Amino acid sequence: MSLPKDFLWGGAIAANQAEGAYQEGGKGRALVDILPAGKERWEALYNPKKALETKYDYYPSHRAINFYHTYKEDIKLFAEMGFKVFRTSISWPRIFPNGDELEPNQEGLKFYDDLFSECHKYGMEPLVTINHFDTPLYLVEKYGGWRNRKLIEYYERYAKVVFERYKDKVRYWLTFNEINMLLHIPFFGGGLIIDDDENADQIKFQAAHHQLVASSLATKAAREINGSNFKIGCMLAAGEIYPYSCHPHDLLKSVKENQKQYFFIDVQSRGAYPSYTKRMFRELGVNLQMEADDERLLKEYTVDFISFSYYSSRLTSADPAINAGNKSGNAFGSLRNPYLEVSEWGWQIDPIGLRVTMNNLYDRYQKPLFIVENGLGAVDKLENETVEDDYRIDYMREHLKQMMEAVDDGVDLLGYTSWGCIDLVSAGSGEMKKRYGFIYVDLDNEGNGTGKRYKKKSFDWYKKVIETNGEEL
Ligand code: P53
Repeated sequence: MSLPKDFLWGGAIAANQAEGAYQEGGKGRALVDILPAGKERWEALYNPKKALETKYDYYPSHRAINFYHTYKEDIKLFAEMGFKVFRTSISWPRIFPNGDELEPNQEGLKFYDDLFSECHKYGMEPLVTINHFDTPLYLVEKYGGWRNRKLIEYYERYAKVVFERYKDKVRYWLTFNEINMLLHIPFFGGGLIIDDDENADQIKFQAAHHQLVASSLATKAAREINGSNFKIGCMLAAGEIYPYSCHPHDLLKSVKENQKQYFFIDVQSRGAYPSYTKRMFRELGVNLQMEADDERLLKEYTVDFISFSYYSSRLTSADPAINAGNKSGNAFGSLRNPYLEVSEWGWQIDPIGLRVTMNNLYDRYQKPLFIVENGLGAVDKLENETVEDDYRIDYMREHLKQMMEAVDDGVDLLGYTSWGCIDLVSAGSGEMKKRYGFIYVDLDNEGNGTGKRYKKKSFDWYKKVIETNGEEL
């Protein structure tokens, strides 16, 4: 069992969790820039109205790990590990500070030009997310975020600008990060603020429709600008939803819940609203507003590959009493699976679930897959200028084994980029304490520290993995 020779090994970050410099180079504010860190973060994610009024002025996305200024030395370290690919995102408000301007911000464009050149210096392919949880704040305040159809136009303009500008430097693009996050954290995914008296499903699926059309329009622009030299991907927060028991009711529930996640990818990959949406929308009271050309665009401009994040499988029961209890720790409201261990943040650990998810995704779409996020968020202790993070190595080893099993099952896989290859600010908690990296960054939750980089034990381990193309785990 071996991986293809040109397998794309690497790591992933996102602009808003790493760059900092949040008002430098003409950058406007993104929706994440007003969110607090720590306990208040979760509350703010679900009650963004208060965050919009307060405009928390915390350190996380404002200074982050200062990647805006340190990218050269950081990329050098990635190159030392042998990265073939580096996933990052373009900050939308660096290019269009408010989002609805006609002309882009040249300083922002230059930054990514330099960044992508730096990657190529080491033969590293950039893999670029166009929108990763950082819609310009102005578009949220003035237009209500993605509930407004206007955003399609602004996103399309932004996508065209970056395609034109980086067509010789970037081949792999993702239109929206974890597009299904719109259902779970609608503020993150779509800048949505939903009133109590509104039908939340109506707002979320309408916003989803706008993003799906935007994704198709971006794909159309990509084809026009650079033909098949561009590879356009969708991106799902994946993780199979298991049935709580072998009771048929539970299995049916898991089928339905999985459809609700796959929904986005069904449209982006197959090019049409799947048959099950008719009933799903009826039951949720969703009535989508579409324009005449929408269905044609969705049909004509589908993605080339399917990328996804995988942290865990999920679990659901048809029994409301069971389903209400004992939840595991992240945005998906999964039940605790008694067979699985959990991370310090309560995220369940299920390497076999990765193999299951890959098999199902590939069966469903039969397009190449790309694992663009996977990893363990943990508390690390810096001792003698390093971190003995055997727990991270164990986590990754088990996932990589299952990944290779899935490839042996016949799944076509383009590459693997571990999440947070360098420590960065956590999306869910806004803190530094939850670390994913092979490289330790000396900063704490308040932003105190030298910012200095240290190689963890996993650094050399991953280097070996890449060197041997996964033979030595
Ligand atoms: P953090 C929740 C559940 C699954 C994926 O998350 C998620 C989230 C959001 O918290 O987001 C993705 O930092 C996302 C990254 C994020 C990463 O997972 O909360 O694409 O931006 O950092 C890990 O531990």
